Amino acid sequence: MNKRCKGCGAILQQEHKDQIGYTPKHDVEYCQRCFRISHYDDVTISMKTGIDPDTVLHKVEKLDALILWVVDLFDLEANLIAGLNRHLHGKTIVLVATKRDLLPETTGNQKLADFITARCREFGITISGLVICGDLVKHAFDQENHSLSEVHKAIAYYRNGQDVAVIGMANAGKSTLLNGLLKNNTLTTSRHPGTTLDLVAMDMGEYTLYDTPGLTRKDSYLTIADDSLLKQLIPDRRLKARSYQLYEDQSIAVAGLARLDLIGGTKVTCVGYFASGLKLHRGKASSADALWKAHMGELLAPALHSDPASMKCYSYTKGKDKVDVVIHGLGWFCISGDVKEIHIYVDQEVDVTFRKAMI
Ligand SMILES: Nc1nc2c(ncn2[C@@H]2O[C@H](COP(=O)(O)OP(=O)(O)OP(=O)(O)O)[C@@H](O)[C@H]2O)c(=O)[nH]1
Ligand SMILES: [Mg+2]
Repeated sequence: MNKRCKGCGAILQQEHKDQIGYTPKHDVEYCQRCFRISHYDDVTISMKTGIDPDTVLHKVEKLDALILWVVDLFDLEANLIAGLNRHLHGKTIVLVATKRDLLPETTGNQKLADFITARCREFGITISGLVICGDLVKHAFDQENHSLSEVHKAIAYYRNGQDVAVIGMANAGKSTLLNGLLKNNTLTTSRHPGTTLDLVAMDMGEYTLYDTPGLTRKDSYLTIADDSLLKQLIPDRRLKARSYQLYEDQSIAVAGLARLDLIGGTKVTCVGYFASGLKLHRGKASSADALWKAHMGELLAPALHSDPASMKCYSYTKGKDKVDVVIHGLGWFCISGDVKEIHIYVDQEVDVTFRKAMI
């Protein structure tokens, strides 16, 4: 039988240097790619768009397993999977919301749980249980990290004699969660979406625990960003609410990546939740076109392009309720008060969701 890499699940091979599973050495447990990610934070082969979500779901569907569906709380909208119950017919699904440590402490877990449950309902997804996790990078092995014991409890309660498989979007934190549950760092983790390449089966005594490759979304900044941009996009600490009181038509730039225009407003509060390294630049909506033309990629940096014409615009007519404008893979604005039109410009590839405010 072919030997698999313990970190990413790829079949180990010594023939093709530029293909997955390559290792120059005999009798090793990890492929060269996992070795380089773990030791040098270096991805030799990027797999961002290389894994077919249907193939992964098909393999998981064939398992007799409880599903732990890992959802990244920072990038919640891009992590929701429409038709999940149809893909995993008859399976019990427990949602594990992770990266709690990135969200404001003042937002209670119950409020978050209610929000996620409502969002799943709107997506037509049925889940049996929900656990909120966090701090799995720095404090996974700490006694006081209760999130992992909550996951163990959920597994014991819902498993019903089955195996357990972890699924979710690429970069959601699946392998990190499993390393926490296993209390070791066997599985390879990284900020690059597409780290795990095939199913990894781990013997837990009573059952088998499976890590799986993340499902790829094409409509997120995480998918199109290169390594240096990824470092800036992904928050490495708790998000700070960046708040603006606006009394006229204003525009807020998120570096050179997104532009929010608030039109027809008199008294508007706009709060941005983005990685701290991304500068927000506020100005008049009437001069925003000229600003972006002159400074995209310079004052407004980092940017993916230097021409604002390469961006697409989503529009939304706001009612009375607080609304979140969520930019997939980047963060979100929460807007309250009296504003008529919201315009949001993002990269052509990227999706935006308007939702009831989460926080
Ligand atoms: N802040 C924070 N970051 C986390 C947490 N868990 C995982 N991460 C980070 O999320 C990124 C992705 O983690 P992985 O465990 O590799 O994610 P994955 O879902 O296995 O990704 P793929 O294998 O690509 O599908 C890494 O940069 C982790 O450090 C958490 O609890 N808090
Ligand atoms: Mg993984």
